[in-house]
Amino acid sequence: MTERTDFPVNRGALCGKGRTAAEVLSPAVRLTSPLVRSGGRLVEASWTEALDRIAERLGGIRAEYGADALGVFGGGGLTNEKAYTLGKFARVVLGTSQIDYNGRFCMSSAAAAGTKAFGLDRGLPFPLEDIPRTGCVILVGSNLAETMPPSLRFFTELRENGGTLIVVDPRRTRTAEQADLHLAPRPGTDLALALGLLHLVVAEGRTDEAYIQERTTGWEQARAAAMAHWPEQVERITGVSVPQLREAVRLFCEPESAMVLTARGPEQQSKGTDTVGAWINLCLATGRAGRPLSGYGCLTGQGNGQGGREHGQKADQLPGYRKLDDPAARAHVAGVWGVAPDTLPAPGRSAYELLDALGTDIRALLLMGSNPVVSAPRAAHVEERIRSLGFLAVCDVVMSETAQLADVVLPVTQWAEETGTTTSLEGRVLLRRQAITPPPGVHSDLYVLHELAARLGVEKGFPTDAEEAFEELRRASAGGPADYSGITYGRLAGENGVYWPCPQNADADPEDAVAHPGTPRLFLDRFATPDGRARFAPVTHRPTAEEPDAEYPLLLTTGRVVSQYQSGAQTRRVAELNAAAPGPFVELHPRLAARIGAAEGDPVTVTSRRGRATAPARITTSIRPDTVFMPFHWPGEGRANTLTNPALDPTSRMPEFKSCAVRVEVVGPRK
Ligand SMILES: Nc1nc2c(c(=O)[nH]1)N[C@H]1C(S)=C(S)[C@@H](COP(=O)(O)OP(=O)(O)OC[C@H]3O[C@@H](n4cnc5c(=O)[nH]c(N)nc54)[C@H](O)[C@@H]3O)O[C@H]1N2
Ligand SMILES: Nc1nc2c(c(=O)[nH]1)N[C@H]1C(S)=C(S)[C@@H](COP(=O)(O)OP(=O)(O)OC[C@H]3O[C@@H](n4cnc5c(=O)[nH]c(N)nc54)[C@H](O)[C@@H]3O)O[C@H]1N2
Ligand SMILES: [Mo]
Repeated sequence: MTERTDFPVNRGALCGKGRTAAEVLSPAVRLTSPLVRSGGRLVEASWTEALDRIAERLGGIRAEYGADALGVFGGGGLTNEKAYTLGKFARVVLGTSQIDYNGRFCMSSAAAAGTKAFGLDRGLPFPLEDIPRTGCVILVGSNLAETMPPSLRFFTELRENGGTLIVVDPRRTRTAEQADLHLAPRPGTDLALALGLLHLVVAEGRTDEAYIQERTTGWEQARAAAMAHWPEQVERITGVSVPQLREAVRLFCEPESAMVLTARGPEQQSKGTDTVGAWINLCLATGRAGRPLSGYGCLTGQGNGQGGREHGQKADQLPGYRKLDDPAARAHVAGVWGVAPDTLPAPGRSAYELLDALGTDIRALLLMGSNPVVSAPRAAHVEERIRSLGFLAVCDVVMSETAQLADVVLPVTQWAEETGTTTSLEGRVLLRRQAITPPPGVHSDLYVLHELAARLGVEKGFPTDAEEAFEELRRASAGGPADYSGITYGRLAGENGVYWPCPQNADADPEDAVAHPGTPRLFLDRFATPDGRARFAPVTHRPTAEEPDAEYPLLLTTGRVVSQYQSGAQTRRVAELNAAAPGPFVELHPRLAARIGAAEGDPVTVTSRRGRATAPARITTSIRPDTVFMPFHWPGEGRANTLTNPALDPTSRMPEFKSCAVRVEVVGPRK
């Protein structure tokens, strides 16, 4: 693989996972033949046999139980073309409403809050390159030094330019170590923290009244809600001291411009939408949104975390970020798909709710681009639900823990072996051309959907060619919030990406110089709401779904390490990465370790109301004494998600990965 030094997102730098990604391509560690379950075992089969089996079982179950007995689960790692085609496949070929994807576990709370406040959800409303030139960034619950290492340089440059960095994280992470100010709240209390900061902004007279008047609505209610959160009370809830709160307000408000960026810390909570809303309120009250070098952004995670959430693999969504329950959107997309609008199903269930329904009213599942046995909350239960399915088909590159439970496994191509577009967290659409030939026996996800559609009676509209799929996506997205209609492969080949929205001028050839230039910076004139104003969220603090008690006195939070990726399905197969991060661990503070009698490396058991997990203790002063941390990359007895709480945010349906009540004990007799 070559590193492109001129490329602005990462400026040529690749992190460890990027550099070693080529290793995953080795046939020794990946699937190269379809597998079909026979006599309880997965055995090699031809593509024809495997595809026939899937079509026959999906068709049979649908005939017996109806289309909604078929579930589809996608992933934010899929290209735009695949995510689009998967959503269309579910609605048009299967006719099911039961489709959702792993992005629901990722940034859905930020997406919901962004849509409420601004009328549009794009990770960053500005290019990453703006970050070094702003005055202050508050980074809430992001450990980007480990999770987006190439982007760390934007923050280093920010500080070199005289800007300041505030990091909000219960742990003193590698990212927090770079900060001018580190606030370490108790997990699940960011909502109170943001409200406390807003209270001080008002009390210290730091609001931007002209901006509030001109560009927002709902301030009175939001202001009243914030004023009810006194700094001393916020200190008690969060553990962040009043002087630290005041210092944060000073750093954020003094410069001309400032940004708030959130990641999974505040979002993966059962109140994630309100929490992000509170951080957006802080931006709005101080006039720091929709202005140059200022704004709120969400640091989106997966390979195509942005594009994957725009084109219809989400339960309530149609391509172009349209809503499935909007009659005009249904009519438009049905027109592009050549079906009657009333044949499109209603919105379905969210990811966890869908997984929870497996084996009951959902009897078959087609899975593409996720490994929920490791990554879903309350994973032992989800695993049991998956095992109870009448039929499971999995498309994957490797034999994931979920693929092991399948009735049919299809080996698919991965990124360097296929052409397709992805959309960066900045809303920049990028084209990646196929660079290498896939091993024999491997086909693309688009081929799988094409073949299954044909077997289920739909001959047209499921191309195997990515550009052809993109051409249809352009038309389907035209006029929607995420409008790609002015973007073509031809343009993308010549440009360093094009930012959506990029509508097609009615009479312009999109390859022309007069074509729409794309939109690197959003909201500078108006927000995407009907009245053009941003909306404050009238939110108040509430506790996590599961607060500690006598039986489960500690909080568990979860996250990532630099050398493993997600459910680890791919990275656990790479020797260099395993050497760096060989297995799960439990981070605990020395005081807590002393109390339970644990020494460094001792196996400790973490127990929640959902189950127990065991992993070696890693003792560190970088974590709060009332909190333990586990990365979630591993299956088996160290699986963090055995413990996590599937309590859902009422709006985004995001599960509470970032806090649940646990107890921690050393394994064996107490020392
Ligand atoms: N190496 C690596 N990189 C990755 C990934 C990976 O698996 N491995 N995954 C990719 C994906 S899909 C994503 S979504 C991103 C995620 O990127 P991040 O959001 O940076 O990742 P996390 O480690 O899940 O969470 C970030 C931080 O949130 C903190 N946190 C925990 N609870 C709370 C809380 O209540 N409040 C606050 N403020 N912080 C809290 C954790 O201590 C952690 O340091 O990373 C992407 N990049
Ligand atoms: N406790 C806890 N749990 C979490 C989180 C957390 O912070 N804490 N974070 C959540 C978040 S943010 C996310 S994004 C999820 C991620 O967790 P998962 O949804 O499990 O994501 P991956 O591990 O990336 O799984 C992707 C699977 O798809 C395969 N794959 C990769 N590319 C392709 C492709 O192009 N086509 C097909 N068919 N397959 C492909 C990979 O080999 C892998 O098996 O985990 C969530 N779970
Ligand atoms: Mo994610």
